[in-house]
Amino acid sequence: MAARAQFLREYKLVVVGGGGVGKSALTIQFFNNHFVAGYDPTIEDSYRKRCVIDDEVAILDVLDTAGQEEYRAMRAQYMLGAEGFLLVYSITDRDSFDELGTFYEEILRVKDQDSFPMILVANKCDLEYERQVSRNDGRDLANRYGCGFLEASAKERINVDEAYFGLVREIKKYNKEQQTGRPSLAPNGRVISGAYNPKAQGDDTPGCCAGCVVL
Ligand SMILES: Nc1nc2c(ncn2[C@@H]2O[C@H](COP(=O)(O)OP(=O)(O)OP(=O)(O)O)[C@@H](O)[C@H]2O)c(=O)[nH]1
Ligand SMILES: [Mg+2]
Repeated sequence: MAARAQFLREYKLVVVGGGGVGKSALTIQFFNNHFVAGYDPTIEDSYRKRCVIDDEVAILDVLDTAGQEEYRAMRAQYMLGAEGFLLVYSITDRDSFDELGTFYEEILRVKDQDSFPMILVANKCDLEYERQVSRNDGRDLANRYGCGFLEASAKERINVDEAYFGLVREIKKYNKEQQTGRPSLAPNGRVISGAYNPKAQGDDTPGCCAGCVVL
């Protein structure tokens, strides 16, 4: 009997943030379930896996990017193809928090949008005694960006799956808004790209569009 082709939605996520904040550690923890203790600066690495998110089977395609300043010229190219971004900083590094604004502005400029699916990830929350960025500062920035916020630890595997899956939910919500033309509104009436609620169920309609892949 011939095997039936299976259409799966593919989500293209990109992980951005300064050098050494833990983008690779989070991504490797998510895909391979282990913590990389050493630091080997990334140029660009890509990962794919099949996941079940809110009853939808989908392919997650994640691009782990370079935080180091010398690779800045590559940013616009990878931003173009992305459907959503994990903006990562380290709670132990104030500069990494302060520099996220440049990533945020470049994303909106490259995408030519006022908002875009994103999630703000405050990594290394296991290093509480080295904290330089308060949880409130993180939350305030996420509110300004109209995106979700999580404190995470690649080392302790805290909020790792939640960050990647949360971003997929933001993408689903954003795409639904684009289709219906009805944006989500924050309590203050402000238009948001989709506030993150880990318990919220996204649109669970299986994808069937240009983003689907055939297996
Ligand atoms: N304690 C602790 N260390 C972490 C955590 N995440 C990453 N690290 C460490 O921080 C260092 C840098 O992590 P990477 O994941 O390589 O950082 P990166 O953001 O990918 O850096 P670039 O590739 O240069 O942009 C490594 O030594 C990691 O082991 C974490 O959650 N907790
Ligand atoms: Mg890296």
